[in-house]
Amino acid sequence: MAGGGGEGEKVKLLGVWDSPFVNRVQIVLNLKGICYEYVEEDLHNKGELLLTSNPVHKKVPVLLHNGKAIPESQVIVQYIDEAWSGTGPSVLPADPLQRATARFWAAFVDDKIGSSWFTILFARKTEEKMEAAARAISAMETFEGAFRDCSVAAGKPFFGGDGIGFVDVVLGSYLGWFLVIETMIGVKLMDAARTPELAAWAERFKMADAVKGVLPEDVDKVLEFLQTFLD
Ligand SMILES: N[C@@H](CCC(=O)N[C@@H](CS)C(=O)NCC(=O)O)C(=O)O
Repeated sequence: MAGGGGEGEKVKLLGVWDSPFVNRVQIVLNLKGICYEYVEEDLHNKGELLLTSNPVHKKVPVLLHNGKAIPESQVIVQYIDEAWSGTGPSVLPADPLQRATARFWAAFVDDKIGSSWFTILFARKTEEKMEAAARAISAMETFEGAFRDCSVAAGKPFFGGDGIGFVDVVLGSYLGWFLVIETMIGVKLMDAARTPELAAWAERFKMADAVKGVLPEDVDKVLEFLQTFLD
């Protein structure tokens, strides 16, 4: 067990393998080198531990740290960064203004891209899916500008600077799904022609050790699993 109070510490993550919200927590645990037990939840038949540890939303991810539950992926990532501040790289910058900027863009990603992702998956009408895809593309273009200003202009490869940070994990956790969406509706949400800096960033992100093996890669398997929530 690495850091954060040391020996005997228990870290458990309740998740679902293809969830971007779960995947971002896994990436941060990997980045910091924290050992944890992973529990795959059945969202069709939620376990007692999930229901009691996240009674408000009843959603994954939930992090259990020495038996105490922390729900909501962005909250969890920030909690990990603070609880294991002496272990591995920091995910949020130290400077308050840079922290605020990172939180702003992380919220932007889930508000604009995450909500479009959800609509593309679950809307019944193709028209609604296509409108959501257009909103995601527009958000991606805005985000390309932010990435240029915050990172590319300073010669940095990631939003977090030299290494993966908060905004990188929040956006990066959707990358596996972009290919799934392309297969579903024929639209590329991240396209090198429209957002070249983000497309290059995505390749760097996927190559990172902490990310390898975490994001879903088998499009058919994801589509098959998704179908169980649509039937
Ligand atoms: N805002 C939440 C979203 C979590 C979420 O939507 N989780 C989904 C899986 S991708 C879930 O548990 N859904 C179960 C349900 O809606 O009942 C977060 O960031 O953690």
